[in-house]
Amino acid sequence: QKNLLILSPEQIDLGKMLLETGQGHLFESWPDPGVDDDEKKALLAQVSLLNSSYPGGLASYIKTARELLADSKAGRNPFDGFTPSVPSGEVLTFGDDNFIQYEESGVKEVQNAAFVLVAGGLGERLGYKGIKVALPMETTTGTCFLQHYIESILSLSQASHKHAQGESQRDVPLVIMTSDDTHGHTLQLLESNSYFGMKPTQVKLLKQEKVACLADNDAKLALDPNNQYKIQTKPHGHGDVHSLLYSSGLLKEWKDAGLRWVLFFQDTNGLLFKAIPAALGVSVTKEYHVNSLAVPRKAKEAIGGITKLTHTDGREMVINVEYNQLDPLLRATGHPDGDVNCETGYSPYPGNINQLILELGPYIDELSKTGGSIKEFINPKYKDSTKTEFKSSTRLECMMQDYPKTLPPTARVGFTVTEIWLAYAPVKNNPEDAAKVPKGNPYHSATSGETAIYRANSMILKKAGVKIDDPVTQVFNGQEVEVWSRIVWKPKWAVTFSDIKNKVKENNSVSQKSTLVIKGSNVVIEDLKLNGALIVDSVDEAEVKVGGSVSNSGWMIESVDKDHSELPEEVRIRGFEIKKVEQLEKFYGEPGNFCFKA
Ligand code: UGB
Repeated sequence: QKNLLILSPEQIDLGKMLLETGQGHLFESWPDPGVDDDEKKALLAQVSLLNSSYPGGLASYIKTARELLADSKAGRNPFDGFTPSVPSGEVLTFGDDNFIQYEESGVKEVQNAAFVLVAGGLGERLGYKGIKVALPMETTTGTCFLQHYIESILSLSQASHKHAQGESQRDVPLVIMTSDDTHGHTLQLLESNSYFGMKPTQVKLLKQEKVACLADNDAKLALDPNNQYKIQTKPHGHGDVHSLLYSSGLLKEWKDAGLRWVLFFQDTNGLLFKAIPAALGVSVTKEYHVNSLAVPRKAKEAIGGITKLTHTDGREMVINVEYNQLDPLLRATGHPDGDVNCETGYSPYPGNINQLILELGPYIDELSKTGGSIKEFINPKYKDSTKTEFKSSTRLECMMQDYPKTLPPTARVGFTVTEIWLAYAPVKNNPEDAAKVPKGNPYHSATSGETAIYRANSMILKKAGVKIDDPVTQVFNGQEVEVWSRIVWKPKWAVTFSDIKNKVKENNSVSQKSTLVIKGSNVVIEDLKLNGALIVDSVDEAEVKVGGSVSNSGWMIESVDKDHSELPEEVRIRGFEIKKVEQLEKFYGEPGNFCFKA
């Protein structure tokens, strides 16, 4: 302790706390005062950051870690006393009257919503070097995920404003949770693209800090093997978003401004915004405090399952159970086959896609009690069955979807299931792992992520009456996918099915080899026969009607070798590129009414 005398009072307090919590080993091999003083201070500065960025501070982190490590060593099941059963939720079918009604009530509420994107993950499973939100969502237009998300929020808020006649339009807030791994690149992506049309003040970046690693069952903080003045750290998980939002003061700011909803979403799901209006409509109509969006899930698929858990003491909750826990839980509670598909061909437990809609008032009430801390878990990898030593250091983790775990039984927690093709096509797996996914299960790769966009857009237009050719099956990067016509539109063209129906009139057809890109907001298609590539763009003040027979060589989807080192990584990870041979491009740059008949 004598070494600490050279330090400030705050640093001394932190040192004391560390000694009291059994972390004396951090200082054991410190040389005498005067030697390595700057390094010693750097360690205490790191301790100070670890302490301030964790709700309840480091002492609380160490206490929880000890408890969870003891549970893990004893093999205690976190679901002890709970019986799982299939919960019931709202099931949506795209395009039916119910869906359209929910979309309408959802859109109205968007101007009372704030959006939160969790984008602190590096995407180790994908193995992509850059940040995932910068990846093209589809390569027909090259729009990246972040651009699509921002444009969707802007267009939804515009549509919402139209409903709320007379009220002044609010800038719908967007928060992006970043981490040291993603912060700089995310900021740079926004700044170099003028925030994709949002006001810079509308977007707030909140950076999550990593948490301390633990070296043993006693929760001794792990020192970096190459630097005795540095504690090893690792990500704490997306659950950090709740404490960050709470401590930032934004929740209160939003409440004071009259907002009512907070919508959370993940970094690479290009379909999500097609389901958001209806899902928000469900929250509004059912007055859900928590609504999580789900899709049918194949048994053992690597996404969590929404499950109803009933405890022997009467407690009940509807919560996500991670995929690696669902199967053992079912087996331990009288389902000898574990997680298996039922007669629908899917697991009876809907798949969690981590799109959560929380009602702001009850959310603030809850966080005022918890400070935003979320029930954590630990996953140590032991050296052997004595469970006394770890293979490598471990840490506490938390997930944003575990938020409802601390809620009182009176909380209205629900979920909304919608079709996979409409709502869920994340880009998480690298080509090698995706190619190994059992046949029939989703690949969750860049290949499937992009082809899913074309499928969804084709299916939506088909539902609106457009004759769309059937897809062809092709294999890219070892994955068999359906290739539909490459149809893409900007969110400002349509954010709901009603928008589509208003802009898609009679007698349209699109062949399988075709590409249709609609960029302008007031473009109507009628009597269009497309067999090639057509791109229509216009200023917002132009009303454009497009039709006639358009035929050209078009844009081809061509397979590429994923190991071709000269191709950009964004192309290699999808295994194909768009070869632009011939297209008809129409641009209307002046206000007015225009009619184009090919
Ligand atoms: N993320 C962060 O912002 N910070 C972190 O520390 C970690 C991640 P992954 P995961 O939708 O398929 C989740 O790694 O956690 C962001 C659900 O738990 O892609 O393995 C990250 O940037 C699971 O139930 O997913 O699995 C990304 O945006 C299931 O729903 C997001 O958090 C699964 O997602 C998710 O991170 C799924």
